[in-house]
Amino acid sequence: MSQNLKETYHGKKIDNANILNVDAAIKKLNGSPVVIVTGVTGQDGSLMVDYLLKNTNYQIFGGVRRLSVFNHKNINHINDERFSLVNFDLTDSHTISRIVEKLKPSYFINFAAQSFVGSSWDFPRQTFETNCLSVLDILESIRLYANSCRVYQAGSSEEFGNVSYTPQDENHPLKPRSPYGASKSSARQLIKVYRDSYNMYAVQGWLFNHEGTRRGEEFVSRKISKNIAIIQKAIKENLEFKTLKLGNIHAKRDWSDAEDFIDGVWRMLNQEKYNKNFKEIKDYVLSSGELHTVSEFVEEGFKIAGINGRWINNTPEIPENEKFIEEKTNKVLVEIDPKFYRPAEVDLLLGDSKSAQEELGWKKTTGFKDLVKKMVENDILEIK
Ligand code: NAP
Ligand code: G4F
Repeated sequence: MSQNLKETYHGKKIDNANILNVDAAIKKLNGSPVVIVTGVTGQDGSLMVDYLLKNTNYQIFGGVRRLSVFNHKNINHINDERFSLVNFDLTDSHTISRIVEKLKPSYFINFAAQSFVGSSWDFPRQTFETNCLSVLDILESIRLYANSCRVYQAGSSEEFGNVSYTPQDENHPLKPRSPYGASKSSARQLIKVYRDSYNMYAVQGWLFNHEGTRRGEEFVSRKISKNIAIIQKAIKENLEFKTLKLGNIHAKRDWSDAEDFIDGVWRMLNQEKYNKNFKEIKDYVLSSGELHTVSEFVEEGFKIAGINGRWINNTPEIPENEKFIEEKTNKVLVEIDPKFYRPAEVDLLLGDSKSAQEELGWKKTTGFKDLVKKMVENDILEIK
């Protein structure tokens, strides 16, 4: 049994030899246009691979970095000759330039990043190197070796940070509040500079928060849905459980379904197909236009799990004493732990995606309640 566990991952044989180096990747080229997608072990990168396999006949190389523990859960279902994994690390400029030079991609879609805002205060330099300097390396490589390649850079609503007006659109100033936000807004400047200087097709999307069943477990949406599933199971089985501990539950976010955004990203990369008045390549906002607090996510999630609860605080002057309790038993389900507060918070993000809707024909399909339902139901199933 332990032998099996070592040799398989989610039922698939682990074979690190399946991750190609650049020379091996060259031998795989089949004459179709090449798309390089980075960050394919993450949420968006893996969804983009699914999307491209379904909607194009391109050959796709997914960039993965070497880790000591296998983390391919999000791509393990893919079994298609058009998809290969290639060794890739954003912090290694040599590999970036070799990949671009040798594979001559038609599209380079950069989803890889140090994507967790909270950690960016702990690793500010690593965050900047991973999220910004690497973008410079990607742009330089493309300028030198594959200059008609279209580049997508995963920008963020975190760039708007301490917002000046609501909802935020493409004209909103960049006012980041975290090393993460600063790294992404600097990368955005580079995208624009390279586009203007060299006439390159380089775009970035300002994507507002987007979630789903492949979301990392430290992000608040998945942390909530996963813990609700654990708590629901414990309540049903009459077992003890740990309360869910959260930071700033009053933060407001504009949450969408990640699957909706993948189509928007592909539209940004193919703007002439959608925009009849296409003259210049543009960066776009993608968002749902719905605003909810973290506490509402908690309420909605527990409701879906069939648990009635409410927030209480008998000492309102101490916000850390706020708790979410089960109506029936008064059991505490959620508590505040100040360790999850951030040195500087982005209190509110609400996007205006009118331009993407009108010019790219993009639209969302899933609203907040359906998103929470999808995530909680998935985690309940996974926990079973
Ligand atoms: P995610 O699930 O955290 O995935 C991040 C990916 O980046 C993972 O595959 C990770 O690989 C990879 N990565 C990290 N450091 C790397 C390095 N040095 N070299 C190569 N790969 C590296 O993030 P996501 O939610 O899919 O987000 C995708 C992108 O959109 C990110 O750039 C993020 O900052 C941005 N974004 C996300 C949102 C959102 O709400 N999801 C909103 C706006 C912008 P490992 O698996 O090896 O760690
Ligand atoms: O889920 P979060 O960690 O996402 P955050 O910081 O908004 O960043 C995400 O969205 C960005 C786009 O706006 C992306 F660029 C970025 O890569 C990432 O995908 O936190 C959401 C909110 C924050 O205000 C945070 O302070 O939830 C608050 N929060 C409260 N308690 C918590 C917690 N966040 C986390 N992760 N964990 C908590 O316990």
